[in-house]
Amino acid sequence: MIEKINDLLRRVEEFKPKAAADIEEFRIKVLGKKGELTALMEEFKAVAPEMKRELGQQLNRLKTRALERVNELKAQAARQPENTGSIGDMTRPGSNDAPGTRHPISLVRNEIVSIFSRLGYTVAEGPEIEDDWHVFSALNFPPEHPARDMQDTFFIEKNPDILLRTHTSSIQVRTMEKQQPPIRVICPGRVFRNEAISARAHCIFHQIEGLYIDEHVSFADLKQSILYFAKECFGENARIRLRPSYFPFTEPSAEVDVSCNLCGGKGCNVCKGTGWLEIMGCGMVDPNVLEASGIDSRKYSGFAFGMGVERIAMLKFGVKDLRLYFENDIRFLQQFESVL
Ligand code: 2NL
Repeated sequence: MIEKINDLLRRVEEFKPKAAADIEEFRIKVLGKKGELTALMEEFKAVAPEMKRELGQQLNRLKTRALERVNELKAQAARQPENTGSIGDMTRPGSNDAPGTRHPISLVRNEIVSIFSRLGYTVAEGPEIEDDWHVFSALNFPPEHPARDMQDTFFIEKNPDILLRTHTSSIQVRTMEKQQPPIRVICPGRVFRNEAISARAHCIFHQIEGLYIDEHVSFADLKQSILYFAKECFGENARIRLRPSYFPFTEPSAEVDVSCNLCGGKGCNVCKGTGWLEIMGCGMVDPNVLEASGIDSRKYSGFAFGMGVERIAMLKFGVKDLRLYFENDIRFLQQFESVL
């Protein structure tokens, strides 16, 4: 009997199914009611008492191993669907894979880029890891400016300073260094600031900046370009107002407000009763900035502007918490493609 047990154990180990159906056939042949193992169990009843212990253990081992092997083979077969040469059951229901939607930040970025491309702007990109010159010095930031502080900027190396860009203006500096006017570029990208994450601030966010340089570019050109943008982005009824402001890289500088599209300017809780929403900063490029990049400031003038994509998206979609844009919860993400 011990030989029969060993022989069956060997066949269990060596069994190689050619098709998935062979496994079930093998299981019935070995473990089924009329199977070989059942027959051995029957034979075992007649075994001499002094042999029972040893043979019983061997039989149990065989049974456990046979069950294990059948389950192993079945799992393997389930992982590798059979190549039957045909396309299978054509009445089977199709798989219902959701196609996915574009991220709201991408949707808004694409829309802003598309609006400015209609005014003749082309897209420029640049590195996220930058040097001090392209982020600060070329943009007229004084050496002691607080933005250069470790508290505000992620530094990768000190002396010479290598850092994560804090605004996309560095792309425009690189454009001016490579190219003489006329220049008309729109620069979208990720920027990085050393800030605590909250509903209103994040250490990574997205900016779009624009730069227009040519002979005789005026503040009136700036104002009209931004009005066109506001109407395209927020609707034909949008109005804008400019408030005096300060940036190291522009003079004069202004903050741009758009009339609140929820209350039409009457005042509501989104615009905090003012009727106006801040959307961007802008100004005439400081002559120092033009000269630093090799552009003759007596011959050329220009304007620049910058906006936060998350902020525009919040205003368009009424999203109150910035963190939602970075958590990638699909219940949030699925809501936008159909809105725009
Ligand atoms: C804001 C304000 C601004 C610029 C960005 C710029 C770039 C160059 C030269 C001059 Cl190369 N200016 N960019 C100008 C004014 C405002 O951004 O609030 N951004 C979120």
